[in-house]
Amino acid sequence: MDLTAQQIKTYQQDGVLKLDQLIDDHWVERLLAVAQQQLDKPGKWANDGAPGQTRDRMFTDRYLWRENAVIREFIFDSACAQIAAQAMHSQSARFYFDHLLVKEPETESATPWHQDIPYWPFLGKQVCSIWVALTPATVAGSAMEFVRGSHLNDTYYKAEVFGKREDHPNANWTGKSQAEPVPDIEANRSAFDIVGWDVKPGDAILFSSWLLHGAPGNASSNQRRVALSTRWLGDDAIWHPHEGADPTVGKDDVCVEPGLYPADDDVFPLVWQKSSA
Ligand SMILES: O=C(O)CCC(=O)C(=O)O
Repeated sequence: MDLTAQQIKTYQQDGVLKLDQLIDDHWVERLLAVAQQQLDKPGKWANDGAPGQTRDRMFTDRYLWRENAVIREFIFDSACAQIAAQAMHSQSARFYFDHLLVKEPETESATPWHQDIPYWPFLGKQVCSIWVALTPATVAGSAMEFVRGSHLNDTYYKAEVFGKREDHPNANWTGKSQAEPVPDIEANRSAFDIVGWDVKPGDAILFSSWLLHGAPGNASSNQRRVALSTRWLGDDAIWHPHEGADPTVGKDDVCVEPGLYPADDDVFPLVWQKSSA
């Protein structure tokens, strides 16, 4: 699948692009089964707001690809890598990590407005995510929202602990950061160009790691909200380990020096490369 020139332009200008039905039902079913497995038996990197509950539970798990064959197959066989590279104007796409996001019915916890890049051990403009909806979600309900064009502001916002959790991996670092705090978008929504879409299972939203984004909790009384984000590195990505960055992959796990392109095929596999033919 190739993106059109207009789709690439939209991503470049807005920092976000919706792709209807990027993945088919077969993948949706297999990924939903993975979500259920992780809810039943959370992985090493899970963040579980209410273990065992079926209401008011925000659950995330990540970095499953090394052990989970379904996630691995999705990373290597779906169109995500190619699409990410095309949108970013990159000749290649390396994989960083997978992130499963579940909000059970009546989940109060919102995903606060944030930018992804400060949480990750990378710099570079060609770093993005593809968030795939595995269940339906509406903007009025639990779908994501984005501040259109905010990736172009050249601001590296302060990473803040979600929900003020003291055991969060960023908890020690955020206090020290001198970076500008994320503005209070929620309190002043009309001052920002906010966009979002209702999504069906299989729809995807591709967005820059520099773009401000967030999502409410899940007010539905009966619909679980499940999504899978995959994170992609383009040609200008630079390995930038720093205190408080996501610890799934750290300095000791890679054979790359800080400041260099992350050409570590084992840790950040090269999933797509433009053919020279
Ligand atoms: O699904 C959500 O609520 C948030 C997802 C998100 O922030 C991300 O994928 O970077």
